[in-house]
Amino acid sequence: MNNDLEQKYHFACELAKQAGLIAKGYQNQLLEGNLAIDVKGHQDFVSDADRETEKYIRTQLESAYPQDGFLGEESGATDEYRTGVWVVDPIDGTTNFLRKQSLWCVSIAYLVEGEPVIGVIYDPNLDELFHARKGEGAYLNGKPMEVYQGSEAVVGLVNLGYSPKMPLDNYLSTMQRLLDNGIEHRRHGSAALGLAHVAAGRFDGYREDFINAWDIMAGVVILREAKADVATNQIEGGYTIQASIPAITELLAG
Ligand code: 2AM
Ligand code: CA
Repeated sequence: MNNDLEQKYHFACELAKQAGLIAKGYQNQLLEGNLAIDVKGHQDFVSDADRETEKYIRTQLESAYPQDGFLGEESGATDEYRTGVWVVDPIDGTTNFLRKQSLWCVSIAYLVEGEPVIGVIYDPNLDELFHARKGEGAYLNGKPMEVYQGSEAVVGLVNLGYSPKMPLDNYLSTMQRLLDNGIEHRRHGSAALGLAHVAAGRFDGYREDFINAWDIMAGVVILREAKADVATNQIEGGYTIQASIPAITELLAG
């Protein structure tokens, strides 16, 4: 079983990189004005880039690991599986992607009995692969990552996400609490990349009060392995997530 997981980990790393290059190819087409965009809902868009990148990932996984299940943002879930389940966001930060910006990524997680054990996040714009396997540490392009373990946040910087599915007041009160304590915030619009960047020490925390499994599962493994504090709660239709260096965990939670 362990060997199997090791093989899946390597497979996921290569797959995320391939998928990232495919998505990047679509963004290049977009820059040339050749990509159709569909509206899924208010401020929610999808393009062939999302669908085709997910299709590529799904096909590769289904042919390599037919006994595994799959859950993807664009194509939904398989009904039955015998082993674990792959949870995939082909492009996290779709709005950034479609607005010709660079903060987006591919996110691939593997869960066994509901627990994420492999997490891979690839940013093709910077050629950065954030990767972790449970019990084996977290890495950025093969280099170990561990978050600051001290008790003081020297210059605090937190990444926030906002979903219209939660009261605006949740978001505003988090922002206020951070500002009152001298901590700055950003809202970059890709939860997966935001979480990876906490693991890499570029942010001290990430919080979002309504988020989907495919946005966060890879990040959860990476953050846990980077020794960040990670709290997720399953709520109706999704999750909450708070992840941070230990020094600001209480403050971020409120
Ligand atoms: P996406 O880019 O794949 O759509 C930004 O706060 C994060 O929230 C992104 O990871 C984004 O994923 C996700 N997101 C977008 N719309 C959302 C919604 N209506 N509810 C929850 N999360 C959403
Ligand atoms: Ca997403």
